[in-house]
Amino acid sequence: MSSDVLQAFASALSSGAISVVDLSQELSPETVVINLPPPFAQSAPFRIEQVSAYDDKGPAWYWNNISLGEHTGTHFDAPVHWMTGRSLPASTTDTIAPGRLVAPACVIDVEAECAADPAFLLMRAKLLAWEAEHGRIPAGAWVLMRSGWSRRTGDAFLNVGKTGPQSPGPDPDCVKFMVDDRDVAGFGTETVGTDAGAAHSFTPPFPCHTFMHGANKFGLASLTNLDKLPATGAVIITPPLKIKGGSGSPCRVLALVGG
Ligand code: 23J
Ligand code: MN
Repeated sequence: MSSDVLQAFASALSSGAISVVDLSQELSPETVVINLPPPFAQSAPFRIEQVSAYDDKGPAWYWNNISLGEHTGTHFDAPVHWMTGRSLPASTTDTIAPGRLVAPACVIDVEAECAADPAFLLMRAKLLAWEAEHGRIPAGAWVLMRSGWSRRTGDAFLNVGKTGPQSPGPDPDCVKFMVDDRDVAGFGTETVGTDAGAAHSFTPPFPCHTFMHGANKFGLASLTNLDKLPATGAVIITPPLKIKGGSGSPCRVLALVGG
């Protein structure tokens, strides 16, 4: 029985009835990393150095050494990343049950709102309006916020103004709704982190990190190509590297989309 299901899946992949969409950004030394104000420590940027390239250092092979912070570029936030999730079971990158890393996605299109207001806050009312059109957000599904932010490059990505970073994200009540009322898998965003740019000033500060991770739920940051997904029906694959005790990791996020 199960092999029939997988056979049908493999056929759908090879016929193109199911396509694979890459939701990941390129990783390079230019990848913009979150910038925390003093006295907080900074995460390291992506670095890459060549080991050999078919030369004296390795005549038939090419390879590089890399180093980077766990939360660099398109990445996965594990529950243990936040203090509220620090004591939860199976909450580090190496211990999360693999079955939790493949899940359906609900895509909330707020591109127009974010174009009009880069500090746009996703509210519970917007999710309820989305549900009126597309159906209830199922338990265990991701909520992905399609803001269009992935089209921004350079300084416009962090978008730091006089009052600090201005970028969209969920308001605290919306996060409570996703966690308590919909039991989502996690929240994903096109911005540098899952919280809004101004979330340091919210009550509580960083509500998406605080409530999602406190409830053993995940985050995805710096996603792209969300405009290539349907509002419902996509399945996303989000395995972090199996870093022992890791708080998160860069992630090649793939979406399976039906034709
Ligand atoms: C540490 C402190 C605040 C934030 C973050 C990390 C992230 O966005 C992250 O990548 O998890 S807002
Ligand atoms: Mn992160």
